[in-house]
Amino acid sequence: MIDLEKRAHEKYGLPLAALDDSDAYTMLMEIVREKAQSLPDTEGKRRLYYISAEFLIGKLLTNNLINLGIYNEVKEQLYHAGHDLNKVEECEVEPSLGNGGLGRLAACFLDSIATLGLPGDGVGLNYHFGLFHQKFRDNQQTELPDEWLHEQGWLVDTGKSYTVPFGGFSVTSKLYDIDVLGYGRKTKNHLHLFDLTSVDESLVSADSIDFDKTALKKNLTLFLYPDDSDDQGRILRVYQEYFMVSNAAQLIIEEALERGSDLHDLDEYAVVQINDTHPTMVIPELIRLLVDEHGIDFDEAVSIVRKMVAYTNHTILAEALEKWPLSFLRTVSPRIADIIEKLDYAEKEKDADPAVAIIQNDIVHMAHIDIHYGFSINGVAALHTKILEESELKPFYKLYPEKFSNKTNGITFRRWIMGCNPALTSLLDETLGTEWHTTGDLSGLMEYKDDPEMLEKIGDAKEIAKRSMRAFIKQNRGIDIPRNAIVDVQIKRIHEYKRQQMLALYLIWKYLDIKNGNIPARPITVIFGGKAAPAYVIAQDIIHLILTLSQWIAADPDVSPYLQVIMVENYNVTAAEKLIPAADISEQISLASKEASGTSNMKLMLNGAVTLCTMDGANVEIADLVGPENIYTFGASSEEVVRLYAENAYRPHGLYLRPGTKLLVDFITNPKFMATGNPERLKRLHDDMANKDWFMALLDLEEYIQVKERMYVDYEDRSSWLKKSLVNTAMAGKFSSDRTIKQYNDEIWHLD
Ligand code: 26Q
Repeated sequence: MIDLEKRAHEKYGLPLAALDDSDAYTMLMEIVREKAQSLPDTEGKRRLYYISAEFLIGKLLTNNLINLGIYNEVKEQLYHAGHDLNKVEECEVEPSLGNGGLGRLAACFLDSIATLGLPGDGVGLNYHFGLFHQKFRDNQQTELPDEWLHEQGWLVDTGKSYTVPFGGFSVTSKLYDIDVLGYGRKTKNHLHLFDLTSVDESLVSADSIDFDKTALKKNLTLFLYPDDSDDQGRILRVYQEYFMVSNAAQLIIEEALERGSDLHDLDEYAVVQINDTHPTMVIPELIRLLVDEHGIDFDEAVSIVRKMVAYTNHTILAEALEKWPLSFLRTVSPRIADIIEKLDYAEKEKDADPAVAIIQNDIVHMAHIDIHYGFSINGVAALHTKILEESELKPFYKLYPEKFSNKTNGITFRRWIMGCNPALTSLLDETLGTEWHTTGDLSGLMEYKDDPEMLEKIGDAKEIAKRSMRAFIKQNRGIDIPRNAIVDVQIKRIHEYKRQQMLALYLIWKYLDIKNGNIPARPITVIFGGKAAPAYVIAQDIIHLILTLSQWIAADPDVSPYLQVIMVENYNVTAAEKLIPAADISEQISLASKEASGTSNMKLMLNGAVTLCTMDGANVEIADLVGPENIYTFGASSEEVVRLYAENAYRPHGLYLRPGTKLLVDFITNPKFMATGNPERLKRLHDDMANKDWFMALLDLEEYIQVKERMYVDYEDRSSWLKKSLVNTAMAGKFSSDRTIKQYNDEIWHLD
């Protein structure tokens, strides 16, 4: 069907074999774009709009080829002409439109929505320089603009444009789309990305993410999460959010009118999923448009919107729950501030409990708008939803028990195994057929859990993945990984609650243990990947500790043959696709109750890594599925942690003073070690761990070390380890985002 040879002649006047990778990439991208353009839109009366500040979509060539069903064909034709599709795809620059789990979840959801044939689009912003590009200098993170936008990208100029009215001025938007293809589907959806006609990239220089935060007409779509350590930065975020949702609301209304709505029935034509609170202002904005632009009575507008919006909560961390001074909102849009005050007033009339008020002391609690004025609120894993209902949002749960539900997160199997792990995918296809591509059901593999031949094949697939991971690490960090190393990974945003610092303390323990002559059975390679928010000092300190440790251990010939610490630079979706298939151990070590769900836990499990975890987020569900012999758990329970916080009863200093622990923590400030790093950072981190340790790393440390050691020993029993690996893959079906999206649709969206 596809004739790449012919196409190469038409486009370049050359045989396919004569193209370089970059030309081959451009040609393939054009083919995919044309095919996508020719597909009709998924239709249906009611359409979903998934509004999100982030869409961490990753490279799209392989994913789109898979979803179009032409991956193998293209790969073979390239191969016969001497090209390697993987090399060709390396020419693609990964879009920088997200930061972490919430953004990647949105991307997985778009894939599943399209695959299920549901009419639903993403709506977000087209950040020109993304989050930031992470570079390491002097063992510290530096942040550079991530220049991902190129002539030959996936963006399609729609020609659509809206006016967004801010207090005192207005701006004009410009809508780009990225086509979203479903696996084996003949229709397409969209990722709508709004940009600003007046955006000015010259506000940003190549070597820094600083820019003039006051030049609003020029800067709104420059960066995702611009620095918010001052009021200027914070108010800029509110401008961005309003820009995003005003465009979204105008698009929603325009499309509903086109499909025949008279707007009194808008809720029959559109449903909005609010991904965390960043898009919350879509509620007052829809009300504003219905009332001011379309002549609908205020109360009626409120009741229409109430039936249209659903909210997903992704965190219980107080600092991540958005609260904005009403004065900020008034500066950004006086009308929106007025509407929020009206909504707040109406709620206060109904319920006098100050805990559920939208405005408290002139501060607007964004999540409270969503809960009062949306019809649905969901958590992202069973434990998380339970904590929302029973503690964090308890007064709301009492008011509206019927609005609450759980939707355990999921991941798209098209990217997180079929795309990234060809060896394991082929093995599963040979063994089970290909139904699992869409059903997610891998449980048939359980039949083979005692079959030595199958276990060896699972081991072989891991070896293949490790080879490609080693090449990636060599390219990314210039480091060679021993062929027989056990690969232990922690890949996620750097945050104290995720406790990368606890793994760092383990590494110090292991370093000292090897120094004492206890040589491990095989080399251990621990790989970290993740970015820290630029203004998050302790997270930056943790990166510094990891990089300094990495260098320290590598420089010690007594230890370096047995222990290796690597931190990937600029961890992103592309890096994840290399690391995840190769991992033996999945580190999911957040303080229980703090990780809403996690999704790298699911990706790693699917690819046969064995989980080392606390009973937090979706780890609880993984443990349930695989059983105790196929997972390693440790640490305080979420109930215990919640109690310690409630009673203010955690005392880290006493734990620090235990000789075994003190030795490890004090290693960080040992003068020789400090001399190789930045003493200010190391001292600050040391003191924080010894005195504050807000996320209780010292509480779980001893048990963590024990369990981790047991895990390394168990790895040496090859067949029993491979069996664990097999069981993890076999039981991962629950975590297909197709399952998650079916639940959203059946229980919240009700699309046709
Ligand atoms: C907060 C205040 C002001 C501005 C921005 C923010 C902000 C920015 C980003 C708050 C939260 C985020 C990102 C949150 C996130 O990625 N959460 C993760 O969501 C995943 C998908 O549900 C879960 O699996 C993870 O457990 C959760 O941490």
